[in-house]
Amino acid sequence: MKIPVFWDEVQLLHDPAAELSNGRLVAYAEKPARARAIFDTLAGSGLVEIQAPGRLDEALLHTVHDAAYIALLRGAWADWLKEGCSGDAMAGCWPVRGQRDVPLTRVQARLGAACFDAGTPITAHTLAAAEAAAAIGQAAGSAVAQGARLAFGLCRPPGHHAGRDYMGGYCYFNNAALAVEQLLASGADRVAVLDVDYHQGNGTQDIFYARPDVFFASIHCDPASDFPYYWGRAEETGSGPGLGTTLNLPLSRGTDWASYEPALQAALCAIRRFQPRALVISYGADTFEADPISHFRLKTEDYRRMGAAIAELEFPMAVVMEGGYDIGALGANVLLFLEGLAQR
Ligand code: Q9C
Ligand code: ZN
Repeated sequence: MKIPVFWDEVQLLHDPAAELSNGRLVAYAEKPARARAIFDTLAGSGLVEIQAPGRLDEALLHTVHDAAYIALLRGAWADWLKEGCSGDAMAGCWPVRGQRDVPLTRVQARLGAACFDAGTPITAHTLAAAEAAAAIGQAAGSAVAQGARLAFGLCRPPGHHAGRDYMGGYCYFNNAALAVEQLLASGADRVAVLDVDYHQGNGTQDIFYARPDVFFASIHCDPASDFPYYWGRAEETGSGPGLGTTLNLPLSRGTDWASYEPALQAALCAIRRFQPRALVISYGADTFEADPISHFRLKTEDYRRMGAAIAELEFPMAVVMEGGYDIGALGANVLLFLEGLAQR
């Protein structure tokens, strides 16, 4: 059985010029070539069947994201041009925590209030790419809801840093959350998310923080040293009816497979206890030893081990693509993970 892979080449058109990194404007790391490399490797593998996603469901998108936030993203590029700005649309001014809510008119100000870093520039094609990625998240969830044991959403831009009404960390819409909501809408009563990207999945955590029906587990680099800094401590465990349904497993820089594997087993154990109907995996290959913006030391063969360990869970799985920036190894790091997951 071939693994369904959802893909839309519109995603390649999103190509921001630059991001802020350690005090400098540098070339944007979340490049179109990432998705192209993954697509080429998977398409040439014989393991997958490439499929177009269905139409993005407006109601589902509004289940995950705030209406005003969706409208902001949809209008941002036109507003930016109308206000006479050039370059990619991005904020250069941000409100601080606890500030009084004030009405904002300039798109520059509205963007500032809806993001937590300078990692989400908006170009002429960003919205189309982000909507395609969201549709792909939805399609991966839908395939699993319809009986697939494993499906892969080749999403770009990624999604796990995007919350209900904010963007950040290269993410605009939360593709994994769309997969979750699609599964819940199709009758699953409990869904778990396992986020193995190097960076903590703050957006997914926030979206489901008070929810008893969605378990969120994230294994990531300690936010004391790494992005997204303001989320991802072990003490963050959920709130209200969702207390106990969030699990953060921060690891230190330099983590290799020997120190990663026990955290993975702890996450799998907690997910098993939750007894979900399905699992959504936010897969990032930025835990790779040569990743240009990250500091773990996993090797290409470790991704097959990771996939095989997760495959021990009996639940059907929808994988959505998050980060991973070493373009040379990215295709293999995705393919081996899917091979590991499929060997059951
Ligand atoms: N010097 C994802 O992997 N910038 N997002 C870090 C690096 C943000 C990563 C600065 C990294 C965001 C989906
Ligand atoms: Zn990441």
